[in-house]
Amino acid sequence: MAATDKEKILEAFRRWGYLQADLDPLGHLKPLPHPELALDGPEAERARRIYCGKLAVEFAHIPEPERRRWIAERMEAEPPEPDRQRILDFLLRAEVFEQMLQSRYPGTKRFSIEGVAALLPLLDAVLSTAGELGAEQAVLAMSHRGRLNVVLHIVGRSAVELFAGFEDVDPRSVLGSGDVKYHLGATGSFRTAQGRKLAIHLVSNPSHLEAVNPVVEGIVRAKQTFMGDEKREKVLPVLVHGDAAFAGQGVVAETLNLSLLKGYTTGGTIHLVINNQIGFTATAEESRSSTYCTDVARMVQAPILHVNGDDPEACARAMQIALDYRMKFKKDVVIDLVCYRKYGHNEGDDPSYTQPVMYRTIKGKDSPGTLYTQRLLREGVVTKDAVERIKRQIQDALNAAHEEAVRKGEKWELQEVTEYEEATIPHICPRTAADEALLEKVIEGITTFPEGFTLHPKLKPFIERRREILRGGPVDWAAAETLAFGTLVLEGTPVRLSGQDSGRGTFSQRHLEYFDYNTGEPYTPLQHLDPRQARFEVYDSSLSEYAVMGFEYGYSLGDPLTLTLWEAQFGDFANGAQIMIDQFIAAGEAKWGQPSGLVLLLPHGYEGQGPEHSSARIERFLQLAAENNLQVCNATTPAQYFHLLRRQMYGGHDRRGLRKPLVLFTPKSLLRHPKCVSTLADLTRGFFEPVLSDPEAVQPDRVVQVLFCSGKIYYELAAEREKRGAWNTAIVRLEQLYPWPEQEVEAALWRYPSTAEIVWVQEEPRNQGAFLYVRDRLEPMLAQSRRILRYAGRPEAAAPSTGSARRHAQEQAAVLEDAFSGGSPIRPRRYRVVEKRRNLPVEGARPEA
Ligand SMILES: Cc1ncc(C[n+]2csc(CCOP(=O)(O)OP(=O)(O)O)c2C)c(N)n1
Repeated sequence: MAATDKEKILEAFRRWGYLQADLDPLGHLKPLPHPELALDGPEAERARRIYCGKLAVEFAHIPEPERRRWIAERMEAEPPEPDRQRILDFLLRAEVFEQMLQSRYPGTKRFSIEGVAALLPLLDAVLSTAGELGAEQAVLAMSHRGRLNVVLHIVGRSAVELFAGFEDVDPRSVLGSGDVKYHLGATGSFRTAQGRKLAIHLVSNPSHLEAVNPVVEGIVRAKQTFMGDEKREKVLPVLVHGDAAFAGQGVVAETLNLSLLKGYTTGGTIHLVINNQIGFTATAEESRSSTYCTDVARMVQAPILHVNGDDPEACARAMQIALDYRMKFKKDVVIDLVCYRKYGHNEGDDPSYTQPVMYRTIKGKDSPGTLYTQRLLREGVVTKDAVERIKRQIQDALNAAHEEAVRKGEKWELQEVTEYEEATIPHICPRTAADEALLEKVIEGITTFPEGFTLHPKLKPFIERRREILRGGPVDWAAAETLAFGTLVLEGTPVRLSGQDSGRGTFSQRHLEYFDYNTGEPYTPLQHLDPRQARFEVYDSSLSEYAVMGFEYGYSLGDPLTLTLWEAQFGDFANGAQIMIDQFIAAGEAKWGQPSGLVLLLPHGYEGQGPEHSSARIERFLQLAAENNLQVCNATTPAQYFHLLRRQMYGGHDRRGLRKPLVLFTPKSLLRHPKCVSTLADLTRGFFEPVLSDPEAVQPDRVVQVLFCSGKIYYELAAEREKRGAWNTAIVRLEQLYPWPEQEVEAALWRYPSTAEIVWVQEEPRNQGAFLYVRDRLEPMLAQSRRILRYAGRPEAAAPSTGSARRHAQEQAAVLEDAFSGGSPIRPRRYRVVEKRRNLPVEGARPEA
């Protein structure tokens, strides 16, 4: 046969062989016919053995010939000799542990590994190979299935600790509110086949499948950056997925899309899909439109290795190829581990209601451990006695651990803790004022460009205004922000900001990156302030909220000493990442003891731009706020913003030193409001003030009305007061909503007569914004003086705002009118369009809500 014919046959199998591979331990998946594979003869048989066995690879979609050639060479080479003893040991450990849990804790959920015991040899293969290639750490994520086994045998936590979880005497569950044992994270170390130690971090995750993926990527990126791991070989991300979740959850695609982006890459992730061919009760046909559960990974041209979970040697080989590929090409790679689930979704579930046929097959099957033992007995690699001895040793060690856990449990009791004082975040942090010389250095740096750099002509006045600051000119919002970043990096604190269009800023206000007008070359002045400065990074992110916010949250965990900020294009869009906010940012510390100092920048404010560009949903964050889990702020001056950003690094933590996320509503129109400015002197002294009492112009003892508000409406109220000459009205701004600044609010109330009317004014509808939250806290403070809180703002509404700019203006005027002269709308106002003079409804126009 001519060489070209041989090559043609091989090429057909390289391209399509996976369609006919022997992948399903249950034997239900049938080979898919393909005309190009209808070949026979010795060459075809050889190619079939390579590409249609228990290990198959899908890689023809990779465009680069070099990558395809590399994979083909690996597949076509003789497989390396597997470490059979080690594989057997892992399988037996996995199964004995599960059987023990089953007998000691029947009916308790454990999401058993049985049916997919090959997971352990697979993880061993990736970690051992990674260790050999110089990796020092792996950051792992997985859902519930097999997790306890992984914690014990891969993360290296003690069996005593795991049994303590089952006895519900794990001390960790007593701190904070805790979480169920199969969601908790763990850190430990893994001993590789060569005896090296690899640090392992199994990241805590919520029930929300796949949500942890971008968090892992962020943690890894932070660690790589911190360790100076430029080749991205020291810290390895490993994501373990479920088949239904991998195909169904959009965050999988969002995270894959980050994998090659400059600001987000981690040098390739190992994706291991536990394809047990079922999702709770749903079949593959019900779960996905694609043939394979892994098809989504083709979007980044990742190779996909499909492997039969009953063949642990093929599994280990698949993983070695995958890891080598990741290390060589620094790109994502996927392993589709085809297996089955021995029990129902959890051990108490009867799967035969919905999958009677599948579960009859499963019932009659020997486990992967049993099958492999039989194979090694047949091949004479082990003896029956030796296997029994290993099993007994595993069993004895587990029994001893179990007894110890029970003994320990008897010593624990729950005592109610009434004081949680140490979790309180101090409001005031005097360290945020910056040195004048440092500020000058930043201004110098951000207004100076390299030789030959041509600035965009429209930006010249912008730079000029910044230079003016040195001569007493105003500091606007974006300048204050740049100065906060600049001073932080000069003081040694790295800064990382990411979000859609964050470099320029959605509102063209920021310009942290400049592009040469002639060449398009970028220049980021904050990276060139001083040779010894800390790192400054700003990235325009992919158009994702869920994954990118998750990534930055992960970054804040991986490197707590970097000021990490995620910015929404408009605050509303943050709800695309609601899972990140609810499950991680708000509750991560309470559930998992996992502190984060992430800053969320959420543009907010009613400016007539419509329902989707007005509200960052202040009410949602306030509803999530409890037990000092967050800081929720709505600053109104550039100086306040400056101090707040710096406070996040110098004081944004509780008395134990644990950082707290900062949710910051940021302005839009105030970015260019002539009154929303500060001076350089405001940055060299003072600190962030949670409550801003009225400027001195108002004589406190003559005040008859105090308007409490938060955010941009302050400027409108101040202008309205001036217009009306209502100088007996004071306006107090709540710059920090949570933690509630009780003392500062109290002090503000004391400034004015106890007969003054107290009003809460907001531009958000009554059921939104801060009103209900503030009322809960302010009214008890007013009770002493027998006052109630009056509300002035928009009435309740289903959508955050109107879509009509005209109606917006009308409503905004009504809010101001209500504030000063006593209205208090509760019901939604309804409008209809009428002919101007005759008051006749316009035909076809429907009443608007
Ligand atoms: C986002 C989300 N939706 C729904 C659920 C409820 N749920 C828990 S497990 C499961 C099935 C998951 O199937 P698969 O990804 O195949 O993993 P398996 O449980 O089979 O290992 C579902 C729907 C969940 N945990 N997360």
